Amino acid sequence: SATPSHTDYDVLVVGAGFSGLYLLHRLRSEGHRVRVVERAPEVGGTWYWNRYPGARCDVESVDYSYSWDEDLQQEWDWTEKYPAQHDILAYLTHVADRFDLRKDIDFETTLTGAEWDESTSVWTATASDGRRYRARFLLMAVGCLSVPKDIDLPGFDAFTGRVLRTYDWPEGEDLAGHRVGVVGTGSTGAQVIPALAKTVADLTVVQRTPNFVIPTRNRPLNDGELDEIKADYPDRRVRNRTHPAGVFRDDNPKTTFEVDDAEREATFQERWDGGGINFLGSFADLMFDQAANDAVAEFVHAKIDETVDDPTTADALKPMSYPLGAKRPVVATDYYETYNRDNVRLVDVKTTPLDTFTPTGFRLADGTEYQVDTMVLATGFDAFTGAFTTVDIRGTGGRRLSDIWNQDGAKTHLGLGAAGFPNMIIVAGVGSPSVLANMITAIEQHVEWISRLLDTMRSEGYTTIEAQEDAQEAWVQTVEEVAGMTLWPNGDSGSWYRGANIDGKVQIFMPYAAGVVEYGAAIDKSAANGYEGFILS
Ligand code: NA7
Repeated sequence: SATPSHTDYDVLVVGAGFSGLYLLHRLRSEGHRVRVVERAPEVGGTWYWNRYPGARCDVESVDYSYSWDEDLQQEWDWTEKYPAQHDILAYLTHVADRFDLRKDIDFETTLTGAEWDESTSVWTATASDGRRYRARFLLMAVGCLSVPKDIDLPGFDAFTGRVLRTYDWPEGEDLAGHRVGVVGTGSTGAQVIPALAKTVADLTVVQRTPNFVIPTRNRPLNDGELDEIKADYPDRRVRNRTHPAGVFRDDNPKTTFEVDDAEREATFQERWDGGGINFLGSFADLMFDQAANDAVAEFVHAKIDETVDDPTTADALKPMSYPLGAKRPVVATDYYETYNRDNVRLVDVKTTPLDTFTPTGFRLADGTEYQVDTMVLATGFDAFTGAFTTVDIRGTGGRRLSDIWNQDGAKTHLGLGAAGFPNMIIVAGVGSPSVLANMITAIEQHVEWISRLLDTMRSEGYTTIEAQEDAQEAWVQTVEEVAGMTLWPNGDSGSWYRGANIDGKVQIFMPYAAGVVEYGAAIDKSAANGYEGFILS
């Protein structure tokens, strides 16, 4: 390695989820000295922490997995169409063992700070136990949804019962027999609510903004089916990379109103019956044309009316104030059906605001009281930025990343680097397709780009890379413009896509909505042109 010997490592990777594990495996095998720090006692990232009942991925198992080792993908047997949290965690622990990754990971090690030293071009990172790491590159593989939103519920401190949060759920806890309240009806809430409803005595769901909830239609994979997929795996992975969503969907090329009413209804119905995110591929213009989106919204509203017995509850469950897709579409099992259970009730706090929590429950503005002994909070994340702004990261001139991002919003060039923070590289975060695509496809794209970058820098004798300010501004504008072509910015969704779920957070559209194909072309073009938009020195 051309890196001077006064650094401990060439690369410090923060996080041992899907991103960090692949970075470690790949960069280590390419001769870099790599160390990984991980705050959990185990690999897995998101899939280690979010072990609440019902936790499941809405990308198919066979696609939500690494594509870089043919033997690995041939030997691993997924059992269901969509993987449960524990299936994904089992897969990642297998990967860690199979590729002997654990020896280079420091578990239960939380990064608290990282400082760039301009004179030596080295990052010095500090962990909560005081350990220090010196490395040429700081690779942030910290995930987009890894730091929870602070509790912002009125008078919550007054509540003296048990509080569980979905993002760090205690293993195996199903709250059997409890009187439970749940706050949050996003992707997490829509999974945990039906699962808990089956075990708890009584479930009160606090809803502020309803979501469009598409049925998952999860089912076991039979052997023959998995064999067929495995025989086709290399081609399947290639196909995944040719779809903007990083996972191949058989999207309907037709637009919503070029077909007659009967075909439109039949198309929605067929995709609804098939389940999952494929529903969004019903017509090509759903995310671009308001009238088209109104048509799909109307279809879902009708499904809610058909499914939910109580008309008041059905009405409250219908999203009316934003287009389908402007908030992340939710995929869940038996979500609407759950509201027909005798032990489940919906409390709509948009209509009647939540006044305050009490020692034994909560009270609405009209005086109605609800009694619960356990509160479950599925209230979301400080998306994209939380895992950065909660660490004391200081770049050139000692400038703090948290100051810059809290003030100006999170800006990156191509999602990979931030001006003023040389050699800090971000994996699948703000400014990249990340959450709008199969996360694993997005991650692999980044890891491969980083691998090529480090190889080029080593062979050509460069020690630093830094995003250029003007290129970064242009990319932020591109990301905003691309989002502006869709209906995503419309309505009052309060989406974490743009930081709107957190009071006072600077609003900037964070994921790159054009998807992994155009994105891959953009980052490859930069690399091919001598890392255009970055300064190498
Ligand atoms: P989300 O999608 O941010 O959902 C959080 C939910 O919690 C949402 O329904 C919020 O309502 C609700 N919430 C948050 N704060 C409050 C308060 N103060 N009062 C009432 N309701 C509140 O997070 P998830 O964990 O469900 O999903 C995150 C991603 O993880 C998901 O998209 C997948 O990519 C995986 P609001 O809409 O703000 O009115």
